[in-house]
Amino acid sequence: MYVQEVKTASLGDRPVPVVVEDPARLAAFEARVAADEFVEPKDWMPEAYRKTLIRQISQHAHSEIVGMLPEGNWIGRAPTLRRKAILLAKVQDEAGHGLYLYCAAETLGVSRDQMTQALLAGKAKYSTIFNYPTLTWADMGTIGWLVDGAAIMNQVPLQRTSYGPYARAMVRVCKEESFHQRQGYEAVMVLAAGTPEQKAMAQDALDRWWWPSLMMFGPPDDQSPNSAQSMRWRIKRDTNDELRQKFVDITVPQAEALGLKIPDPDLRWNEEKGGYDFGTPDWDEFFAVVSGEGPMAHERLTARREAWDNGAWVRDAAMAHADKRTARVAA
Ligand code: FAQ
Repeated sequence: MYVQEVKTASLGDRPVPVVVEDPARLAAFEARVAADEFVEPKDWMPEAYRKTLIRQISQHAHSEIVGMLPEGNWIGRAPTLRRKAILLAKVQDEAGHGLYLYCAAETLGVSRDQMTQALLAGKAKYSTIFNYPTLTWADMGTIGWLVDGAAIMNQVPLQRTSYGPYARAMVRVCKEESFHQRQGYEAVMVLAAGTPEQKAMAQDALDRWWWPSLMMFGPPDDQSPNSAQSMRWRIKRDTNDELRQKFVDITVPQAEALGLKIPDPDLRWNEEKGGYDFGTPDWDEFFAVVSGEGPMAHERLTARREAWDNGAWVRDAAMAHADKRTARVAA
């Protein structure tokens, strides 16, 4: 452990260990990051950098896995075989994204079991967006269009995040998310050009998913405790508000092309800034959902706990098989 000194600070009545890093090592690390070099698993890194990455990457991985549930709910009810095959492939992709991300986090010295236990115990977060219900088929297209669209907006810059394994995982994830976004937009396009009932269904889905999609980018910058340090260490390359603005600017013309209306009376083009002004998301709702009060939060965690319990025999069998192989090699 490259910790020079451990002090104890007091936060309320809870003692919190404070790691004081070797100033020379810290300065060398910061210079590397400032020069846009990737940090690799065996390189020295400050403890707070490692912890922040474990927090963000594991939250990201949990989001991909929990994010399979709202769409998985519709695989059996997709309207055509083509739509079913696309949705099935998309949900499988999300599982793959979760696996790359868990592997990237494991290079920081945390095990997959530890991350899973943190999720199941309600200690680790996952994206607020997956705590909302998927009520109609139009929600499938809208999730692809808006949720994958927001995910790409956030993840393209993460291809240049300072931690090498996370950056490399993002390259493939972004390619797949781009397909997800397009299939979603195409599905909404068909509904928006369909019968009045289909168009109304697409509008209703946009009305319900718009604000939660804007919340995916995190709290406003002035209420984001992690942004300043993460920007400095180039874990994040853009702030929450910068990405939210870019997402609005790209998505509004897409809604116009569909003939759908963004549910925001304050939305208007601002010539001077070259972007849209838009209304304020309900941040009270966001913080309530972050703290576990989302409409589907209980169902989501119950599903993950059941999956863990039902998978126990698979884990046991894999371990027994590995033990047998080891014993055979040793003999
Ligand atoms: N939901 O100080 P900040 C996808 C938490 S992938 C829940 O601003 P930070 C693919 C935050 O953790 C979607 N919690 O935090 C897909 C922090 O918690 P703390 C996931 C949130 O980390 C599509 C606290 O609030 N993507 O959708 C959220 O600097 C379709 C304070 O916030 C990623 O994870 C939230 N929305 O910035 C799958 C991308 N926002 O400190 C299936 C990587 C904030 O108490 C179907 N992550 N919090 O532990 C990031 O870029 C960042 O972590 C942010 C938050 C931008 C999400």
